[in-house]
Amino acid sequence: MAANPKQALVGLVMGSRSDWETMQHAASRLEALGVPFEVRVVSAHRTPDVLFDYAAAAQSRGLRAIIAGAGGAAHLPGMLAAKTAVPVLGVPVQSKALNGMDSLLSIVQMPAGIPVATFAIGNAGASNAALFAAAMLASDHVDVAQALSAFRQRQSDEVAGNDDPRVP
Ligand code: RP5
Repeated sequence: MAANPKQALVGLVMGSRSDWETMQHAASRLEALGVPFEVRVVSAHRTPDVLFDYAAAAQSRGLRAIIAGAGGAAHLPGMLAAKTAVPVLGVPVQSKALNGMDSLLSIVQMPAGIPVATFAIGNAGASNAALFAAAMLASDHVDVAQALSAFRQRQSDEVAGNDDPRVP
């Protein structure tokens, strides 16, 4: 673990409080894996200065990954990635108007040079972004590696122990 176990290693940010319904799935996964993280609402268009400050300080504050969820014209992950060398994991939040296709394309279609790792639309993407962040940390944090391995084993056991779909 890091010298200070409370030091956040993952920044979990989202464009609006309304994204929490989706992004809570990342938070609960990080919590279950024992990954220290912080949560912030940082809006690319409503609080652009906060976004810049957050990204500029991310590396020196010890963040090793930023999970950024946004919906619609979802600039947040790309703008963060433009301003920090900390890897940014983008989660397209399912929008009402276009079911998240707008969010997905806004996040995934970064021009070459500034990458954003992009996950599935909605809850699955939020959950997988957390698992991916944990995998990034696993080589330096043995407790996270063990928690991740145990999670995957439990997941396998659940399928193997319930492999007849006729049995409820
Ligand atoms: C984006 O606009 C947010 O990420 C959110 O998904 C979407 C809608 O925001 P609200 O109008 O609900 O605050 O910036």
